[in-house]
Amino acid sequence: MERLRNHYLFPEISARELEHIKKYPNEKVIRLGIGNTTEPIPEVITLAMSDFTRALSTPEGYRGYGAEQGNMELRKAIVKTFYGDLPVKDTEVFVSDGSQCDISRLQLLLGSNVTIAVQDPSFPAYIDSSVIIGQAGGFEDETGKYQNIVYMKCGPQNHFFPDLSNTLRTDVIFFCSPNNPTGHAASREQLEQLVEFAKENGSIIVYDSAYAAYITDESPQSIYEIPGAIEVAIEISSFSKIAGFTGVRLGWTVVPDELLFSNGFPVIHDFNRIVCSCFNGASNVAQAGGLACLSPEGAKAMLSVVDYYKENANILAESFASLGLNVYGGVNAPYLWVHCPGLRSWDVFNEILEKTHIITVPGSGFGPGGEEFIRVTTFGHRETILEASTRLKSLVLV
Ligand code: PGU
Repeated sequence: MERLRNHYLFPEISARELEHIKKYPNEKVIRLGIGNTTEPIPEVITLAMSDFTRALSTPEGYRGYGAEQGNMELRKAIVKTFYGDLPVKDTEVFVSDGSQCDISRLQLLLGSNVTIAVQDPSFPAYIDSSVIIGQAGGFEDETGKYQNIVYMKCGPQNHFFPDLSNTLRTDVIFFCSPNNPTGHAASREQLEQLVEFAKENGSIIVYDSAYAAYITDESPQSIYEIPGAIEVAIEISSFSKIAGFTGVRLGWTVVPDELLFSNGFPVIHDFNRIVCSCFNGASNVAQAGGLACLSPEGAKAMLSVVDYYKENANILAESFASLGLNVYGGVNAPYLWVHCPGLRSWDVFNEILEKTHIITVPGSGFGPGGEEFIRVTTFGHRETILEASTRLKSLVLV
């Protein structure tokens, strides 16, 4: 715990927002920082949860502990909806209370004695949980890199995909696509290279597809679209950003039977043990909601909310582009990744906040590779996004 460099990024940003509000009590702050969903959950989904909840008050509808791995009906629906013809079985799906929690449970499974690689920049929970479990050594240099962690630089210069021929072997590779924060969805060819690299090195890929529903081009939505991936990859995913379940809490992890430790022991057996000993299963109310999300009516309703956020992305991308800045992301993910050449990302964060009262996220919070960038969430009510767009258009960054 002592090795953790900073406060966790998002609470740190909230603290800065509070300071700002104290300084400007009459200004309306717009939050384009943490990737928190804002639009109501479609009623077809919440009604299913409320029906389930009401039934808990009846002798027939009451349910206690369920299967630790999740409701089988939901596991089947996840396979059908997200994996279709891919070689993923319902028994390989573990329903969870969100992918952030699964990241830590996977770290518990992997233990302190492994080496990891992460995209740089990437979602900070991979590194933080790695430091907490004891995988990382002290800091490597002034940019704040940890020893024992391999940072795979991903920026515009390499099409947001690491140069694997120059990447050191690690036991585990955390890989997020579409990536948070850059918004880049890895292409089929890039993922084929990644799977090949993991095979050659005997590494396990932990593939985070939390934003797969935002993919609009032909990029794969699951690592299992790549032949051979079931032998090297675990996939974690979530209902948070597709169904607005950031508060309800529901996600899943796929651990294929074919994924083995180097001694031939199936990883799924150990993950099952972790889930049974350290978790006990997701809330049955949330799972009832998840099942409704995957009904034809629920799926249609939740995807229309995704489309709404995508339109927000177009509006904001246009505003940043009008400032002459290079804007990445937004097409396959609910984040824009805005390049501010020559400027430090915390300075840009402060300047945008001072001049427009808009909260963003400094890119360096996602790793040294995020310096000179800011991340902008496209979750927000339309009127807020339009207001942000108006304020941004008159911004002059110095
Ligand atoms: N994986 C990725 C890539 C994420 O960006 C997030 C959330 C999660 C997993 C966690 O999802 P849950 O299923 O809801 O647990 N990222 C948000 C929230 C950050 C936070 O840690 O509070 C973001 O703004 O990056």
